[in-house]
Amino acid sequence: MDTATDISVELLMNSENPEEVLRNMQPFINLMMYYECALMEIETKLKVLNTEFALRNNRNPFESIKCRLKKPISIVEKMRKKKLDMTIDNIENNLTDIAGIRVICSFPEDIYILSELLSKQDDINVVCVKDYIRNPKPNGYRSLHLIVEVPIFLSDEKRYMKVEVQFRTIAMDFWASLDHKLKYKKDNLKHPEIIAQELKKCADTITAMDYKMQEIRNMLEE
Ligand code: 0O2
Repeated sequence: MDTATDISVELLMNSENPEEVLRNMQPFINLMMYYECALMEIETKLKVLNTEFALRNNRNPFESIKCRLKKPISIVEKMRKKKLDMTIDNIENNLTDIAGIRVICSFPEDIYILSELLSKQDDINVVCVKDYIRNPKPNGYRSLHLIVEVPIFLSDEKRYMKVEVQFRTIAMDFWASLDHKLKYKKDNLKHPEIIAQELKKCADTITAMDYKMQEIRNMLEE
């Protein structure tokens, strides 16, 4: 994971006035540390649910979990896109995806079980839910996105931090990673629209497969 500390080291090494750089960077470094702690909290909550679920039901609801902190350059780009001043308050109040967790499940059903269990924990505030599984994007993108607030307990304060949790199946994740490449390579492609059409077809096939596999799993468990 990229931490704010990594950036400051690079900046310090290239600066003629490292003390000043450090002073200016400190609030941002603190903010990133808070997000890092929030990621740890949510990751632990999900791992606890996974462990308990595995013991009770003899299977894991998720296959893997990936945490990431948004890179400082991406934060700057997003703030510019939103035409906002680069203040700590503005970053915290306007960006909801600085701390991101991707939870990869085998079956769509497990996505809803896990997200429900996480959402109903009494220290979690669900800020927003975007269900691109029940309502896929026109390009075929499917995932369940939750923005949640989780408290982090520091030495002298308790702070609620926002974390974006994306739930997907393995197949949805496979699809999204190829689609992500399309987003970045679009301008250099001869026929991006043909690739987009093909990807949409794949999304439909993958959806059918996800539900068929789930049906088989349920039959096996009967
Ligand atoms: P990255 O590089 O993955 O972080 P917001 O973030 O709220 O300002 P938006 O678009 O309303 O913007 O949020 P939304 O729809 O919840 O999407 C947020 C993230 O979901 C994206 O982050 C992607 O990670 C993922 N996502 C959304 N739509 C698509 C899609 O069509 N294809 C793929 N592959 N991923 C998607 P970022 O910041 O755009 O990108």
